[in-house]
Amino acid sequence: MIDLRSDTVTLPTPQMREAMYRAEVGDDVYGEDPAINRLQEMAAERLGKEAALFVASGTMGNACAMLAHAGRGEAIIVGDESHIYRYEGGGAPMLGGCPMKVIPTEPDGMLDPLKVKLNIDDGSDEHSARTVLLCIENTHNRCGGTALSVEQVEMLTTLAHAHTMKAHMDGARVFNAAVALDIPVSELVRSVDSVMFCLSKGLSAPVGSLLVGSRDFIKRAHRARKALGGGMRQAGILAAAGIVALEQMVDRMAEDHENAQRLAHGLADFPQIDIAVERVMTNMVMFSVRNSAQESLTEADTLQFLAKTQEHGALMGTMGGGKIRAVTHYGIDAQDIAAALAAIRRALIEMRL
Ligand code: TLP
Repeated sequence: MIDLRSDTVTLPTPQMREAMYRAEVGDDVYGEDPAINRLQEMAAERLGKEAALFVASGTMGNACAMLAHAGRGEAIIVGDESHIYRYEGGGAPMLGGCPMKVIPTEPDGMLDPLKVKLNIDDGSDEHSARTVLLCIENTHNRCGGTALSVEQVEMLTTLAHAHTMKAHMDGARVFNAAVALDIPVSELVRSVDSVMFCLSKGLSAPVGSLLVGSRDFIKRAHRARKALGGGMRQAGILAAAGIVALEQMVDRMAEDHENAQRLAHGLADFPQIDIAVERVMTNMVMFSVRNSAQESLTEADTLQFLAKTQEHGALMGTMGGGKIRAVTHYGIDAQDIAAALAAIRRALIEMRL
């Protein structure tokens, strides 16, 4: 089965398994796990920040960040298509009593600075919650893996800082962004106050994410992690795989991006497929299917289409509204892309589209 549902399905590499077997571990709640300490130091250095914290997941990392930046009754500005807003179980509003101010996400994953500005509140009016944090996402998942440039990121962080707000980046796939833009990741995150990135997506480690920022911020995030039950004892077993991920799996992401291009161009050859090839910047391909009347398939027909491609050996996911997502990753090569395109062709024929 060619599994393109997500890069979260990646399996640990043989080098990771070896490193996990050999990992030197200790009790991380005492701060005594050498593998975790090393991973945290590596992450902080790589992203150009003071400190880092190993967390169980991207969702936990974002939650810790929001809890560390915003207190009860302090508002957070997010995009309506952001992962933080849509897929994290309510996160900071539920856990920390921080309201979210939601503004539309632009098709490239950007937030319109004017709309951000209109939603900033300095708290001088006792009727409204003071906005203390702006969250941005890079790459942007629901926008199809689009990468925000340094200039776009800095436009938003400058605005936030001018209003004494902090800026957090949900950088679950920030290494994909840096590879696609061909810049060091530290340059891309230079102006944000905190970043969460995932080891368990395109970097192929089995579990874990890192939250990175100033020493003070990480101290507060550490407390939030504790409150969320995220103290993980001998989790150096997991961190060992994360170290291999950072050392060996970043540069190869360019292959995933090439395969996403292959897939996107192959899809564009089918008249029934609606795809904006120019939007494909990293390892995600978003498209929809049209029927003979040139209408997008209903959700039910989209699910049937996906069941058919699965019968023919290719798994993909639906994002709702007839949108289909295919994600390339470690373990998927150019031949797999050709096979996935063949499965899609057969599904289109069998559904008489
Ligand atoms: N994304 C998953 C699903 O939850 C949709 C995926 O398959 O893409 N931020 C972003 C931008 C993400 O895409 C994800 C996971 C997370 C945060 C959360 O990471 P985890 O799953 O580790 O909690």
